[in-house]
Amino acid sequence: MRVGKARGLRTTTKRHIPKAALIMLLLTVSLLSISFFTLNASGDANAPAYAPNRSKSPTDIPSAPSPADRVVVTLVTEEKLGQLADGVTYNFWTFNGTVPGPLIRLRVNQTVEMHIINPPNSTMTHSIDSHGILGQGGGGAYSQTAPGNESIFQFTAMNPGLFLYHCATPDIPTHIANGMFGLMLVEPKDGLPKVDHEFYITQSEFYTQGAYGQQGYQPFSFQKAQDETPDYVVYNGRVGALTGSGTMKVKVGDTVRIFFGNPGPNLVASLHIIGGIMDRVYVDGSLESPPLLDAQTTLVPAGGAAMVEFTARTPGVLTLLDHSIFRLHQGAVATFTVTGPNNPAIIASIKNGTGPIPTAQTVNTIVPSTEGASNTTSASAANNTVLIVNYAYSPADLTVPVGTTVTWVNQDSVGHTVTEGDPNSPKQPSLRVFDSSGEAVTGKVALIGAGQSWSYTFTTPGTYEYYCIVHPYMIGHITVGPVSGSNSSQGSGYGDLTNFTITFTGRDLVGLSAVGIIVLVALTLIFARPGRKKTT
Ligand SMILES: [Cu+2]
Repeated sequence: MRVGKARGLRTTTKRHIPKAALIMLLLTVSLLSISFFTLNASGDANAPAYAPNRSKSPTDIPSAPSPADRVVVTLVTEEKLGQLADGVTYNFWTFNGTVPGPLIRLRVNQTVEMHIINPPNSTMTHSIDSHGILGQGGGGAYSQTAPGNESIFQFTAMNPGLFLYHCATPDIPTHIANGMFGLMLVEPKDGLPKVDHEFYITQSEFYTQGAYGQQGYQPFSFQKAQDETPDYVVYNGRVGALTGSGTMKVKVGDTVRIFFGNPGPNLVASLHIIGGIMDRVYVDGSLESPPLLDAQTTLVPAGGAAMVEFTARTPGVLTLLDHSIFRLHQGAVATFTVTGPNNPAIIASIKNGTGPIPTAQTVNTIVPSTEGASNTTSASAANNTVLIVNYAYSPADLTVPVGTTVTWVNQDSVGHTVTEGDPNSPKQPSLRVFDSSGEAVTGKVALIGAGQSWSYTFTTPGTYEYYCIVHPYMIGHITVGPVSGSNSSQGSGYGDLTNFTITFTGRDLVGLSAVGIIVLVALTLIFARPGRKKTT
């Protein structure tokens, strides 16, 4: 299109348009083209269509069962597009539009009139099987509901406990894998003791045709599910649902209860809280058995649940994860942010050996720093080093002159990343100004391992926010100030443009070519046509 226009421009302007008008036209077209292509590059050339967050809030729980002897529960089986990770969309099958579905809170001996409504725009039949319902299929035989129909059945909650429910329509594993699950809590006769906070968390796997983090819409992969090789292991249906702005907030001294479910569909969860000890674990969701006391890690089988209680005793961040720990690279991480006074009787530093590190030379730079790093002798080692300690960047805010190579040294026992952007609205990997994970290149998130370091040279002034992909509550800033000296900021501009070019689409290239052709044609017209003025 643009090429055609350019040719048209040449034929119509060849002899009749004055030079000034031609230059104006040239400027206008160029500016338009450039703004078009800049928007495209910095915006979302490859971004997926917008999809809502389907993640169930962990605090969206009824506070107590209804006192009535008979209650009505309505579940709507909705097939809906949603976010599986930043920039990744997935067609979830849900109960009531969220993953997990609602926490159904009952008390023992209560009778439930269960309504299953399958909207007319569904593509298939859905149903419910609750592990807390006695009878054929846990209700599955009474609830198969075609699109545009409703099924109603009743049951009595005979046993107290924390039970998983899920869709029971063939292929059942596929319905579970796509998000159709939730928890049904049947409280014992005397109810549950009061606590300060209750949270509702499920761990499940998603199997997508693309690898972890691959952008855009990702269809379900039956083969990967059959092979039990998930791409995603997530809490509440989305990478990052319970970290960053989704962190679960409590105060020092608060008592916390977790209703934890593992619908699988394949993996067993090794539930662990870093920095916490589970005071009580109601293993297998059994609420009438005495709880397991003082547990570090508890197994939650696929198709199982556990009720876990602990007290937040020190301020900081508690990380809930599956201690089959590589799964945190697949999304299996959640955090509690605990605020309040330190408690030195429980833990206190006596000597902090974290820094400053001696010299930059002793640092093992695992990723080569970018070009332009050579002329950076001005900054001292201490001023251009950020330590990663206790799940935080130290210092969190660092100001350096243009041209400085900043080195992050990971002194934690776990891996982290240094990823430019705001964790609450992360950029596509290819648009990040800097990113230690290499995700834009490999499609996977590589970590700066324990004891390793990573460097980046800042050549453009500005303030850059960054975070850790696996612990998005870790946030830091680098402010790059202009400095007197020979470092030109032009080089950096090119560095950034190199990033942008990764996302150029064919359309961009056509646009670029068009600009080039316009410029060439215009120059030809201006300077190479018969010089009338010369002859005077
Ligand atoms: Cu279903």
